[in-house]
Amino acid sequence: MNDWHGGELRVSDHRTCSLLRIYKYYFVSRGDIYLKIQPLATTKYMEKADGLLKVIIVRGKNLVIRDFTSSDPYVVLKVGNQIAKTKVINSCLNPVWNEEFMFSLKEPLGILKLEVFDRDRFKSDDKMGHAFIDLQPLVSASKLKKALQLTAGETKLRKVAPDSDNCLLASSCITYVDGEVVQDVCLRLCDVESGELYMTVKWIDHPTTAIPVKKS
Ligand SMILES: [Ca+2]
Repeated sequence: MNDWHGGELRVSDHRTCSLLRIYKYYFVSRGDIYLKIQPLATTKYMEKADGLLKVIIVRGKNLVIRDFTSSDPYVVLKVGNQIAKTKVINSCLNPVWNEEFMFSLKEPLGILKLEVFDRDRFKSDDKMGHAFIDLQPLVSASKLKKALQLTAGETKLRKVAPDSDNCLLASSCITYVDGEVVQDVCLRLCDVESGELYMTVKWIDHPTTAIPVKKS
């Protein structure tokens, strides 16, 4: 096992890797720490993957109307052959999801596709736009972090600029912070009149190749 930073604990052996959220811990006796934990993700046969992609869908802004006066939006995430969905937020054009997802991936990661839909009860869901993120800059920044042997503090690794080949609304910084390589992203939704998506992506290396975080 064993990589504990922030409020999360990574537990692994040669076949599996689990990411657990620590929501309470206390010391019972000298040398023993007791944890209350909640599983975030478990990946079987982790040796086949190069790491875990953590995606936090934060919020949407100025989403398009698909019902009479509003929409009931949710987001579908696709990376490789893995798919996940956020919850539906009823009657809201500026929804806040703050939902986390984990994907076990092998390099090259390719792109993360995002599609927004309006949930309808009596007909098929309406499209509210789509976008994507190229994940390779995140992995490249992770390799740079290793090369620089960063183990603590906060360091800006690279910046991705908006252009005609991506969906970025503004420049996106990739930063090493609290033991993780993190990219905050704001995306414009395509093939729709309006809509923006705000999210965070993180790349967590395979435990056998990760550099442990030093605790002061
Ligand atoms: Ca609806």
